[in-house]
Amino acid sequence: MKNFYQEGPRLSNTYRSDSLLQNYLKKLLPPEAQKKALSHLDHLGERAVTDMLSWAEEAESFPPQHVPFDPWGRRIDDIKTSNGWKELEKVAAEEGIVATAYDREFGSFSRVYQMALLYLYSPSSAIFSCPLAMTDGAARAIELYGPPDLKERALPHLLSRDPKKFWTAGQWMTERTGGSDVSGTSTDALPYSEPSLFGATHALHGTKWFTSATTSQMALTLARPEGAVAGSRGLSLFYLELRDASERLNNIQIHRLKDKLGTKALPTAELSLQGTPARIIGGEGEGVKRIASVLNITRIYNSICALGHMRRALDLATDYSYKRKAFGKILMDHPLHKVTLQNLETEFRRCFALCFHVAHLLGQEEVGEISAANKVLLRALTPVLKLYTAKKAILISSEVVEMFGGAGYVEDTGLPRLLRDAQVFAIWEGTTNVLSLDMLRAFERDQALPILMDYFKNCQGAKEGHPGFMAQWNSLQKLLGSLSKAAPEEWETHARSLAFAVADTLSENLIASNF
Ligand code: UCC
Ligand code: FAD
Repeated sequence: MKNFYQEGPRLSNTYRSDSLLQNYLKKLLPPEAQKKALSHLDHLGERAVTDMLSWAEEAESFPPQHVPFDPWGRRIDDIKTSNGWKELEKVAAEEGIVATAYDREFGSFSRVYQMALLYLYSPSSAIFSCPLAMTDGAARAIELYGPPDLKERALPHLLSRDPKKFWTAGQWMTERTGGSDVSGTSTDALPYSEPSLFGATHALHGTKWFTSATTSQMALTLARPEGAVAGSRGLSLFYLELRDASERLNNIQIHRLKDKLGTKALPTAELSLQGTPARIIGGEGEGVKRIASVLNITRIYNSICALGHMRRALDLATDYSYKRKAFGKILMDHPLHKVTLQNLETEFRRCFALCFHVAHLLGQEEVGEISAANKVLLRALTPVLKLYTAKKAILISSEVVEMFGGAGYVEDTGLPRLLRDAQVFAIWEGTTNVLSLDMLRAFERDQALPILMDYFKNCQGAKEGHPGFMAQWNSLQKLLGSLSKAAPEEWETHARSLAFAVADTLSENLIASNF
């Protein structure tokens, strides 16, 4: 076959091709929510494979650039982003990717509807979903802890559907001393009494080592007010706006953009705050506790985006498996190839069940319709969900790249990006080990373990003796039994295995009960 050219994989409307999503939403959402949400998702599923996809390609091909000086030597620290990146921001505003959750038009189901939008948006967004995650997290923190005038100032922008009005937010926690452990944060907050558009109370001085979406209009960050104690208990949460009324940076100097393994379209900078006006949110010393409400939202975003990423990888691999021939038949007709793909679909299904279960709990919490037990479960399951889906996204991306053979390793197919971008899901917003320890923190401080055990004892999988559930439940109980009298260090050593066992047990129950 001298003139043979392989046909590449093709995507079609990602809502219509996703029967799992459709069936889940049709089962869960009340009729009035279905009426609005399903047609909206259908529309976004079409955009995800048409205009969005071409903008994402453009954004990936023209990564952001830092321009430190103007032609005459003035420091400007401009970050130039591509037209594609800007268009993807517009789509996010127009489609209400953040706003839908805060309309609360359908009570707790608004969060589910919004997460379904995010799930379709993210894989065609060149990771614009990252700034959106931080925007949503900031909106929630401001909603919960912001003074009324700050809410009035920021929320209409963060929740806007008008691209001209829409703001994104950054979340600046990591310093050179540490991202997991922020106790060494050396950004100082000194008293500030100049007039400011947003009621600045402090001026910040310090260096932030990773700041994604540096083109955002506002950020939430951690700093240490004068005289505060050392360690993380001395940190407070601050709101700042990056630019003043004439669009000049507010005493912020951008050092450089990071040269990263993936997330190439996303600007991630190192910067210093050189007397940047900022407003304290919450009380002094409450910084970590307050920023945790941002983290809990961004961690669920990370999970949904990881899920969307897995779906995209599997869609590409499935389509290709019907096109590529080897040894006289299409790949899908080879039993070993087929079962490999089926096993990945099973992993995906588990992640899907977990993601939307937790998203619905979040929705219930936000509208005040959550039981005390479920509130604790939401707290403990959020880190578990994040770490589990991140690892599965890496696994699935790696397998899918392999399913394309050599083509999977060649840049202009776009496939290597799947693997590069997947790796970040397990690093930012808390690494796997740090999140496993966060689960232990919730077990201990919020008494989540007995509540979780109670849930498993009484769940449908247990009542029906569902074999998949019983196998996971038995091994979780065995692990817990071996730890019953163990010292804290022993719990730490096994925290990761425990987190995976919890996720496997819960997902088996959700699948047994058809979610
Ligand atoms: O990476 C970042 C942005 C990336 C871009 C966004 C992408 C989003 C997805 C898009 C996908 C395409 S921003 C940086 C993220 N950084 C982290 O995730 C930090 C990881 N480290 C931790 O999670 C640590 O556990 C810390 C820093 C949160 C806490 O460590 P500490 O200093 O040891 O703090 P404590 O003492 O354990 O906790 C202080 C208080 C406690 O409450 P009280 O005082 O009542 O005892 C904790 O129970 O904070 C509470 N707390 C929490 N509460 C700590 N974590 C939580 C939590 N998750 N939820 C509720
Ligand atoms: P470390 O904290 O030094 O961790 C190194 C290793 O030690 C990890 O494997 C970790 O699991 C392990 N470890 C640490 N503590 C423990 C423990 N107690 N037990 C067991 N193991 C442990 N940060 C922001 O604040 N804002 C941003 O916008 C932002 N954007 C980012 C964008 C990208 C593309 C990336 C890659 C990172 C970004 N980050 C951002 C930083 C990110 O949140 C941190 O890199 C992450 O939290 C880890 O912190 P670290 O890099 O200091 O690693």
